[in-house]
Amino acid sequence: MHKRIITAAVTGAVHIPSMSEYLPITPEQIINEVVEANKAGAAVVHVHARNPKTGEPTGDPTLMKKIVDGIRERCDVVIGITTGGAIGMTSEERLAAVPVCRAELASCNSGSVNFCFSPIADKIASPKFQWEIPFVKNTYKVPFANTFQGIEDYIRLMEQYGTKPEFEVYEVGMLNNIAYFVKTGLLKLPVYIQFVLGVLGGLPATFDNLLFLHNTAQKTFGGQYVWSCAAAGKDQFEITTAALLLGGNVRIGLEDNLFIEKGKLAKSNAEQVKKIRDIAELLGLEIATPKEARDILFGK
Ligand code: KMH
Ligand code: ZN
Repeated sequence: MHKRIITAAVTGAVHIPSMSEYLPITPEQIINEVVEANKAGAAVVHVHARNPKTGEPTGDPTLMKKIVDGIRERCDVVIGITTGGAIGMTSEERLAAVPVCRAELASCNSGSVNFCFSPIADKIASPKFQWEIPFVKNTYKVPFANTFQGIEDYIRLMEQYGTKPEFEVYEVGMLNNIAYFVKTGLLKLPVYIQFVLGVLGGLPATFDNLLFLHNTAQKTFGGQYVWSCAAAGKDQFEITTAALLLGGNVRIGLEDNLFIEKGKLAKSNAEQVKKIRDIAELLGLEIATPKEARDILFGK
């Protein structure tokens, strides 16, 4: 059984500072979280940037470069940057960091989907920052647009800067979208796919849905793909454990879930990395190092 890649998605652009004091906001906090998550066993990280003063998600390439450079100075983890950004961002804002950071990986969202997290508004009595409630409420009205033209543009730009796309898949039709670009010759196999379950608008985080994606990916790409699974919300550890049992890699982190167990906030991304690493090792699985992850992801 191949070694398993743990990816840590350390901050994201969904959760707001008022939900957890442990959500990293500033470049220094994000860099520290990455370094600690790597020490705990994460071979890959997925990073977003936030306004250091207010925690608002931003596509600012200077901030993202500061984060990426800071990580590179301190550890050898495989860095993946977001091109998903935040709901409401333009494609230009979402893509700005790709040429600047020239990261090994970047997310490439494989289709349009409603990415709704407006119910967060009902849980925050007194938000710390003005932007928070309007930001989450906006996701009730604005879709997460990733048209075929958009996906093509993202793939071409990443290719231009030596960045490998990590295809984010929220529902099963997106696998066919990726296959379309293989058919047109724009994409070469093997592709790298991140199933992201549990987003309100995409497939709920259930074992059946994971199996559905897994089986459909097998039929669509044969063995010509590497896959990982993330699950947003309370089912994060059950579904990532199921992904391990199915032979997959896993993504955890405060981008997807703020808790370490029911009702208890995770104090760090490293805490979540340690938990899924302990589960994997109890199952007799070995965790990939960054070097081994590069071999698996880039075939070096
Ligand atoms: N924050 C979500 C709207 C990605 O990084 O590409 C998009 C996201 C996926 O986080
Ligand atoms: Zn993300």
